[in-house]
Amino acid sequence: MTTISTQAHDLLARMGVAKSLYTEGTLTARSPVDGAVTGKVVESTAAEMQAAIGKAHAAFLEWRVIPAPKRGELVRKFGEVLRTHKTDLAALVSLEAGKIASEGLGEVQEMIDICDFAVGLSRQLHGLTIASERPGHRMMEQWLPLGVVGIISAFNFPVAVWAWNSALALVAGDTCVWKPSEKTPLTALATQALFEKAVAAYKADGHVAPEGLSLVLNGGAAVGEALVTDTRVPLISATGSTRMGRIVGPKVAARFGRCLLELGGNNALIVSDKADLDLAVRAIAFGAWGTAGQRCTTTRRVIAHKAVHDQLVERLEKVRVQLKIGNPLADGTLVGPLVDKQAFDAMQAALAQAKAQGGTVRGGERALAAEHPEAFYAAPALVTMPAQTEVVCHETFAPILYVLKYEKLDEAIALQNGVPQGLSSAIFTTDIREAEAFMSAAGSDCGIANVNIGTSGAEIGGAFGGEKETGGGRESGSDAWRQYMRRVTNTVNYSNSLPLAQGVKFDV
Ligand code: UN1
Repeated sequence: MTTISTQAHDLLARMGVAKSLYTEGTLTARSPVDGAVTGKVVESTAAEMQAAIGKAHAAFLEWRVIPAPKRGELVRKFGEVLRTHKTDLAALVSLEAGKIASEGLGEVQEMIDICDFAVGLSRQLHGLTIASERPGHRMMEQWLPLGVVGIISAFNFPVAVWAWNSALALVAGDTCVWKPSEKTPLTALATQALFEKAVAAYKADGHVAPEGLSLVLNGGAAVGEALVTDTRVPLISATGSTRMGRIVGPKVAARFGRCLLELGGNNALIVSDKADLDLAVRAIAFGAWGTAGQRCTTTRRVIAHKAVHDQLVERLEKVRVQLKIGNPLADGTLVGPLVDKQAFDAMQAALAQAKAQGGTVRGGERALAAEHPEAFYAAPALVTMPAQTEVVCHETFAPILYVLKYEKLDEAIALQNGVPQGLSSAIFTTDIREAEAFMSAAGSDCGIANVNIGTSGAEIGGAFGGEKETGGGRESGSDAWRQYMRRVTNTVNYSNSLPLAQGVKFDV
């Protein structure tokens, strides 16, 4: 049987990654599937990060004057390369992040989709014309390239979230420097190799592409720090924990840089007494336990109407015990491993706290320990809670679902909003009044508020992100592209006089 490491190396070779990059370094890469070492990845130093920023900045000076639709052509080529290598990259995502096969494929599909979206945008980076109060004057707004974009990504979406940022940044005329999660360096190397294939194909067609359009530097906190503090990087887009955001945000603010933060979620799904329970059960099962609960959009709380609560819990429990846990690439697996021991320990600690705070815990124990002593599989957990206690307000990145009870919709919405995070939310109801109330100004306070759709698995076409401790950033679709550009207001006088605004007189 081929080992995980051999499988990973075959995939890396197919995608064109030089072997020395993952065999001759000091950063140990491991697969959560069996805990085995998959590589020794070359790590960068802070000085190398500074040099990379310099290179990306030099590339920016050239890239910003290339017409946006021509920049779009590079992103189109990248989308093509991703289509060709979709199964390779998806399998590597499964091996390195532990996602089941269809979710690995889904992640690469998100990359392809954002490339298509960005190609269209490359002809739509439009501003406004604005009525001037002065005769013979015209005002307008332009969106111009911003500079080097620093991208910090998390292990759970090791490549798609980078693509959301880089595809938009590249069509916007920016260049990118990427610091991936230390837990997923191999997928980052593969993505870089695929990007370089796209650049080579673009150049082969006669287009100009400066060196250093997009660079990746694996490494630890010092490398991240060098990226975050560098004034040549006007935008830092960081995805990860609220703890990370608390460190990154103030550092970027201190140098008046811009931050796009996509941090923790603690997403709730309200199940009304007027819900279609079949739909709700399916949505909750995927949202809470799919991806082994390791999405920032994972459904962590269900707030169920008292009339359906017990029935819902019973149905969820039936589904829960049937979920197949195991090797994410094996047929039929629905729940893969947790990323590492730390994640498993955090899950156990949260379950112990839930019990201490009056909860009834079903599941949550370690699974497949005999077969994989170095890997951390866990049975999904279903926890009924008497109230929204402290542990429920905390994001534990694991397949734990807390279930709470409500009587009146206002109470459910208050519970839904009563946590520090504000990423995704949903209501299951067939009552239009309830649905509209949930989406209204007095409803969910999250960046995403869905009706009869779960909290996770958002499409790339919408703006993605959330409020409060989630960090306030919006990535991906809608007008998120504007954050990767700088807004310039131009006033043009085509008259023969020079009237001042606000009627001011200054006769000389
Ligand atoms: C994340 O977990 O960081 O909506 C991103 C979703 C995915 C993206 C999740 N499209 O679940």
